[in-house]
Amino acid sequence: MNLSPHYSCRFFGMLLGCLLLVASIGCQPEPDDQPDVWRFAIEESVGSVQYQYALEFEKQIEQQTDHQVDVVIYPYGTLGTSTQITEQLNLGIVQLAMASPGSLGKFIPELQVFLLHFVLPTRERDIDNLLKDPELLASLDPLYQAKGLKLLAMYSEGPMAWTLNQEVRSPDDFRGVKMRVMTSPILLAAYGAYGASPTPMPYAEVYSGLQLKMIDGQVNPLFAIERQKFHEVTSWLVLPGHTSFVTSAAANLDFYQSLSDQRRQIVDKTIADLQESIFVEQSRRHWDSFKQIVRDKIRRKEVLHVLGDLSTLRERLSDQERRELLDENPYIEIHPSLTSEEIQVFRDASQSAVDVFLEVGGADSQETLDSLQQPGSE
Ligand code: 6CS
Repeated sequence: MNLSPHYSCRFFGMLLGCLLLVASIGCQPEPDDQPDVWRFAIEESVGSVQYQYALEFEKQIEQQTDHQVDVVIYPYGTLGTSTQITEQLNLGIVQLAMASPGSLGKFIPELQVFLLHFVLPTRERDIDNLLKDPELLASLDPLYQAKGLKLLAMYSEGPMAWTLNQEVRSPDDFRGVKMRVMTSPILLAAYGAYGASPTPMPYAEVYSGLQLKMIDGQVNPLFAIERQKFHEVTSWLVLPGHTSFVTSAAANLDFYQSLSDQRRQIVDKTIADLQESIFVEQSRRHWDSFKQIVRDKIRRKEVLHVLGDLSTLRERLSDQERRELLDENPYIEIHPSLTSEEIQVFRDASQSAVDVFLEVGGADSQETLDSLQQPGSE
């Protein structure tokens, strides 16, 4: 089944996918003494939050099935773009994959609600509570199933930051800035409303895009900025506090439904356990990645301009780290955070992306949006 009429096949990723399909057909049925192979494709590279999730999944599943299952992780770049990974999951070429709303939203428009700004709670714990809510998952799962996928879990990978080569405090500052975004129309609408020129581009091309000045900025959580080294090719790091990066873990539906009861229980239990461990992991990485970014800048003797509230970081640092990274570091310039008035301007502008979502997010789009804006969360 083709997921989308817009699906464009990149030769390399598809070739690898086809080879895997041929290999998996050629290997059926597995000899009795061979483990079953479950392929798990992720949208991020080795060392990322998704990689950590997949590694833990691999460990748990292999242990609990007495190594009758062999989980093989395919990091980003080995099977193609995020869109291609989703296509391969749909076809059953891979059994498991990460699928972020930024790309899966093209196929399941309702998911784009997670891309709206100033909609998710601001505290990561509140986001986690929202994303593991059984009611929310039960309402999304049929949308995945209609595309031949089974939704396993949703989780946050941390607050999003902008990296660019200039200060941005207002839509005026954004004018003419080519801001790389994932492929969703909601992101195009949001960054368009902020005055920028939103430019969709695959993740793997962002570093060279920044280096070659094809784009001027990009948006991602701090761990991704550090892992992908986007800070090497940009000098400003802005923490606008507008949203966090949400992703989902999914299985091929036929694969999931064909599991024995025992194996399905093992998968479900592993996924449930991972919710907390990945929450702890991504929270830890947020400020650790910031520290690494600052250290890289010191090593490279390049100035990092930071626009954002670093009070939480300050509390976590030892006296020595505070001096080394912030107070006595000639390679960092900390600028005042966006004021509440400045944030309000972005908040108002982001309303036009909400309007786009209400048009494209399916018959129940208003309800979907309301379900994220629960009372009690900030
Ligand atoms: O910006 C992106 O395209 C990617 N960002 C993250 C943090 N994960 C996967 C996604 O493809």
